[in-house]
Amino acid sequence: MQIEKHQIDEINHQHLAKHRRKFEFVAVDIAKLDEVLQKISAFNIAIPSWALGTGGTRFGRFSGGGEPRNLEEKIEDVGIIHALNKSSNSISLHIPWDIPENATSIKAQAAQLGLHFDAVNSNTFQDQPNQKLSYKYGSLHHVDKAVRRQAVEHNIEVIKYGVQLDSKALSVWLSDGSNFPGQLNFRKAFQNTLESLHEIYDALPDDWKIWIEYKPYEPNFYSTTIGDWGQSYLLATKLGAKASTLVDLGHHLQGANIEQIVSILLMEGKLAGFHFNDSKYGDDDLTVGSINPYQLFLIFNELVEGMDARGMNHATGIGWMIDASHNVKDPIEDLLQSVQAIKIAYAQALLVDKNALLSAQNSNDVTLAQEILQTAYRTDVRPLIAEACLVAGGALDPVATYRRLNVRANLIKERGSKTVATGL
Ligand code: RM4
Ligand code: MN
Ligand code: MN
Repeated sequence: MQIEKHQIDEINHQHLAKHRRKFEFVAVDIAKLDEVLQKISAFNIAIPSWALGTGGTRFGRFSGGGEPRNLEEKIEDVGIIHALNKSSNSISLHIPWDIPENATSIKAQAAQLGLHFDAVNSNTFQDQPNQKLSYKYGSLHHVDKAVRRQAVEHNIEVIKYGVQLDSKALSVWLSDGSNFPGQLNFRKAFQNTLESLHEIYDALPDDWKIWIEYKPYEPNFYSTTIGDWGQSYLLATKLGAKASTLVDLGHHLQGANIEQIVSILLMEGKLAGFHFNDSKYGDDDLTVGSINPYQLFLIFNELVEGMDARGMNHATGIGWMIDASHNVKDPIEDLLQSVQAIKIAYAQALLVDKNALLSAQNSNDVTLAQEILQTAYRTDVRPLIAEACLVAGGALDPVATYRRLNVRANLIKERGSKTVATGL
């Protein structure tokens, strides 16, 4: 199904007077209002193909109704999200969960919905049917050169799929690691990984990038071969200019200062982009901003400051992506909430009075520095987001509009109540 613009307009119309009141109340105090609105509307966040079905845990999966049954239907769902929020104009594919069999028609379908393809993701953390060698003991770091070779070839194949879709980046996440002390020689595992990544790097087209993701644990519980940003940064530096570090917010040990990590990577030109999500304990799949929106704001504060210092375009300078998957929520609603949370944090960061903050920092006025940050954070920027979305032709309130239009009920009618999406 596809949402028609007039359906959104009609619902917007009913809420317009209230929106105007709220918008004017906040807008009056914002310096450079037009610039802020323009930046918010230019900002897009890619949707992962694997988040459109209901996720599960190792204990079970409770499928939701009307889930997409194939790639075409996943693209259709991203089209629905984008029609509502005007900020999700791309989709990131995980291969082989989503293989674009016919790139030309997939691209045409996406383009018709105003979408394009973001980074492609390889998968050497699962064995596929008919796969010759197993990834049970890892892939790019494997002690056996033949397994490494197979994993390298898979990554090269993923690049080829990406080229057909006009993607410009390969994102690599490895589950390689060890479960028990003594299982692995860390140095050799790192060297093997580097050598394998070099072979993949050499296969990248000129205008492509490789993004290296890190994760401290899971599925391995003793060591992960690319376990933190230092190891990813080291690999990216040794590989060359096309390689950089991908930060997945849920891939940090509790209490890690992610905003500081981000700031340093950005300073070094090695911040590839983000996988946004949230977590309370060890999860990496909760809705963005659902647990710690202040941390998200602090991250965006560093991003805006750091991107401005390097003269980067906020919308295109970094890869923005969601990486989450849910067990209990309607995936489309969850993604709409996540995108909204990201835009809120971004807009708040745009409101930080940078000159005042800089002078507070330079005079060691700690109290004032905190006041400045928290003034921006405590501003209700939702009317700004709504305004930018309205002007772009989207919904004032994407989740409420999705519900008013009974989208899920329509999808269930079309696709059935017990569908099983590919992926997690
Ligand atoms: C991993 C990592 C990767 C994602 C897989 C499904 O934890 O975040 O980015 O592709 O999950
Ligand atoms: Mn991720
Ligand atoms: Mn993850």
